[in-house]
Amino acid sequence: MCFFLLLSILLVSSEGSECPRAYIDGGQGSCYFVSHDEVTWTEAMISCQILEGYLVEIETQAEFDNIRSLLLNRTSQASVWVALSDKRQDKIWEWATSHTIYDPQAAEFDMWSPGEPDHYSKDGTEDCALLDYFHGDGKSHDFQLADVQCSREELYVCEHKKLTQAVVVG
Ligand SMILES: [Ca+2]
Ligand SMILES: [Ca+2]
Repeated sequence: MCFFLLLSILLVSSEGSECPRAYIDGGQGSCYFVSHDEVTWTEAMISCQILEGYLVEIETQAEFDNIRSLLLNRTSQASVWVALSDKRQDKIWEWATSHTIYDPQAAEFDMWSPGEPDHYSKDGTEDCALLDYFHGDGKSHDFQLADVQCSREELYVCEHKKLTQAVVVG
């Protein structure tokens, strides 16, 4: 009982909030945390677990739109890791925590930047995906998906389902 009381106090940022401390309300049942540190994809997975969430999984066009506008409204912008990877099976893109496959045709929404995923690399494959804030050569990705090498160090977004009122009451 004491443990659950303590957990409630740690998780709830203020009375009535449905998001844990450090997370912001993303609408539609989810809270998000955008990191300040740049880490590898695997380190991002671990960091989100430490924050009691998981590396963000984007399930719908609405969630994709929400996250993109959240990122575009930040004052400084850079690419962010999401939980999508084809490490387990080449060219089969899977959300790492739920193990759901992302296929743009089946999902009926396409998050990939034009030309991605291209698996481009001199010495290996690109097995991890990020929302790419690329502006160069007259091109802009504005937080559409690109596959890159998992060893790159980037910001990341954690997701946490909104807390229930029962937890808030504690
Ligand atoms: Ca999600
Ligand atoms: Ca790529």
